Amino acid sequence: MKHFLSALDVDNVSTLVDEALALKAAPWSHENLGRRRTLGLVFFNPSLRTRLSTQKAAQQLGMNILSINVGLEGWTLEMEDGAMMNAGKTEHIKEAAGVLAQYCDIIAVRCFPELKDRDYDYQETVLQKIIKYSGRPVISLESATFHPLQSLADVMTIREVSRVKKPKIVLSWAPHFKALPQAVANSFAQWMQYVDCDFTITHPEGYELHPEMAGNAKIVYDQRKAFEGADFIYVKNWSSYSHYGQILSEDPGWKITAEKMALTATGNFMHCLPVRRNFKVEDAVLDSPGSLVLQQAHNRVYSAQAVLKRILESQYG
Ligand code: AN0
Ligand code: CP
Repeated sequence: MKHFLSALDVDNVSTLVDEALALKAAPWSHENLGRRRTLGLVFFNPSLRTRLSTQKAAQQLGMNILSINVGLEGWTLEMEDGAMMNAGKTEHIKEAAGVLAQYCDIIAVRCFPELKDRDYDYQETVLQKIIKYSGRPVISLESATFHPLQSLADVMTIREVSRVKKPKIVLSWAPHFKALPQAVANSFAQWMQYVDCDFTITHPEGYELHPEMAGNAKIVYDQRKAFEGADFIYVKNWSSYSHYGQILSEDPGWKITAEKMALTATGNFMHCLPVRRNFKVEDAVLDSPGSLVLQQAHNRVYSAQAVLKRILESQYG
């Protein structure tokens, strides 16, 4: 594995999950693998879990870590090749990525979409330029279209908790008043294509994901019907893909309530966090024994560690 941008970079999802669970059982088993190697953590956007879990994962492999929030602390970056830089932007991504490569063996990047130009976002313009101009292995810490470290941790969590061989898993849209990326939903749906499960997506009309991400998922517009008999409810808000970046509904009828969770087989509730309590999900759900949100956050350490281990072994072994 050179880069980790989505499930397409993984030859066998199940084996990677095994590896991540093995690291969870023995976090220091490869503590010298990354010795004298440097991981660069580059954030264009805020983070709690991704920043700290990836840092902890790298430490457990013996790596050094450099991190910067370029969105807050860095120079403003020009992305366009051939641009005449006589206005706002201070530095071109060509130099910035080239400089990062001087200091880092692996570069991990968080770059959310702008949600203005769908082609610009879905071509992963920022991530691809960093790959091209750094020449280093690149890990996505949530890009415009995917959040693969989150999805790997989510698949681990499902593996740990599921009591049935082929669980019924439901990805449910929930309301939000701010336009959010499709990345977490896209990514979860994509990874579900590699898991033996019965997978349903429920959302209001107009929130259909990119067809490649949705794959063969069942689309159900009646949320309560979708919840019936489910083993896992995975909740996320996203803005529209077809009416790109727009909020088409804030219908509070889509909020996740204890009454809806009672329709499921298990009460298992998942969310990547951060989550707005009582707007999107009731306290009673987040505080219930079925809430898996902290287990998901815990597993972020080992999803990152498994990916860093794979890249270190294949690129620097
Ligand atoms: C981000 C998103 O929806 O993609 C990050 C989630 C991990 N969430 C917010 O901006 C609230
Ligand atoms: N789930 C997740 O990626 O959280 P952060 O945005 O805090 O990193």
